[in-house]
Amino acid sequence: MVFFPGIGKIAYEGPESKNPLAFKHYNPSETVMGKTMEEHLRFAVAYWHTFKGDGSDPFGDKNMIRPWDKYKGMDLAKARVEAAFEFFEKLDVPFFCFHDRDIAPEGDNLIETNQNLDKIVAMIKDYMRTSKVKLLWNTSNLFTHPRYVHGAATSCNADVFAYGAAQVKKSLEIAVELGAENYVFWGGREGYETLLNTDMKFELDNLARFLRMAVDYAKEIGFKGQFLIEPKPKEPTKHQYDFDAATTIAFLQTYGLKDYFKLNIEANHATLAGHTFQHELRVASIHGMLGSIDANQGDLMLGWDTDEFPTDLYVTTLAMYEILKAGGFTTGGINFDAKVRRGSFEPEDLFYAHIIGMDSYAKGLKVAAKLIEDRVIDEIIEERYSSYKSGIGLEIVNGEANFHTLEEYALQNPVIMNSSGKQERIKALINQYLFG
Ligand code: XLS
Ligand code: CA
Ligand code: CA
Repeated sequence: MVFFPGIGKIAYEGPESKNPLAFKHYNPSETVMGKTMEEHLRFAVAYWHTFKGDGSDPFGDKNMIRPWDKYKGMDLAKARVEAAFEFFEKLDVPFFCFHDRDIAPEGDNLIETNQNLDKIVAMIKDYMRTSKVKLLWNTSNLFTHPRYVHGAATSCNADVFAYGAAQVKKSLEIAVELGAENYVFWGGREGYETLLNTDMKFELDNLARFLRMAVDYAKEIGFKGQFLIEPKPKEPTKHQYDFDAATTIAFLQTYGLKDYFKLNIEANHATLAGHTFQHELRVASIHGMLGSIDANQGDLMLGWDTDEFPTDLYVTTLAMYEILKAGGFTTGGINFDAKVRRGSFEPEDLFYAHIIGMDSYAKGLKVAAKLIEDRVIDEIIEERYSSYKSGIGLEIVNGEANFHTLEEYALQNPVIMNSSGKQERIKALINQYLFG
């Protein structure tokens, strides 16, 4: 069955095109800094929002028009796979991502649930044989089912810890089976509401135990992909343990797990944490832990995770700047963890949404590459810290200074001159590159 009739392959038509079903900036084969756009950006479609999102919110029932919704149970799961591969091909994306429960429904028990998964995974594998689409990452949904009410790895109930482990074990086997390039841990309900009933230290110890077991099992079954942790400060719990990049890195370091993980940074989670996306990317990058990104955007007037498609060129440019400066993606990519608005309920809206997201990142890539090639920001930073290139600054950096020599220097140097940070001048420069 054709799920998106009337829509052909989305092609690059250039910035002047008036065709809403064409790329204006994303030109997969165009070379930027020695790699094609397709190789740089490594776009992925998120199965959950695009093929399972139904538009419901706390005030309204589901309203999305989705041609596959006429099916039920396993037939629905199969129809979604067909729709998904039709969508991937038409959009010409190289990757997709899913949670275990996105692709197949739970059965009456774990055995049945895993059998359901096996059937769908076999079907996906078949599609992957004839398509160029690959699995960027998969993950386990350890948050929707009521058993995870108190978390999974950080649940107060050991039976839940065990169930979560069994679920991740199966997901890692699927990762091997489908050749996933990464495996993501997002701590769905790994957090707490109140310390009045929570042993925080014990829960963090358990989270580390859980991750250690995952590392061991991945090694045992020969999973070669990269493990990623996705920070988020709140929602669904009030205090999520993987609050932001810095908190997650400190946790991994404390438990001796740092070498086995990188981070999957989501734009909307960054802003929920009170950071810019660029800040989170930089923190990950300076620790050598920038793995992959979930591309979306929040609404600063709303306090929750709105998961909108990314359209803000300033943000995509600075994100691509961080990614290029970090050496580009290796196993990671740009996953559209984003959903169309409730008012955008027609199937075609899924295409418009991905097209603006892909174009926004493609434009961001081109501008970021120019900023790097012209050394615009590099020169500003070099100049700003130039006092450390010679004299007392160089002595500080080389470890030749101490409080005695610094006091002596300060006593002989009573007049300190500072220079302007020129933020507005720099932003004007970036605007010139964006609009130029
Ligand atoms: C939820 C998260 C989730 C992860 C994967 O806020 O973004 O979708 O990306 O479990
Ligand atoms: Ca995400
Ligand atoms: Ca999110």
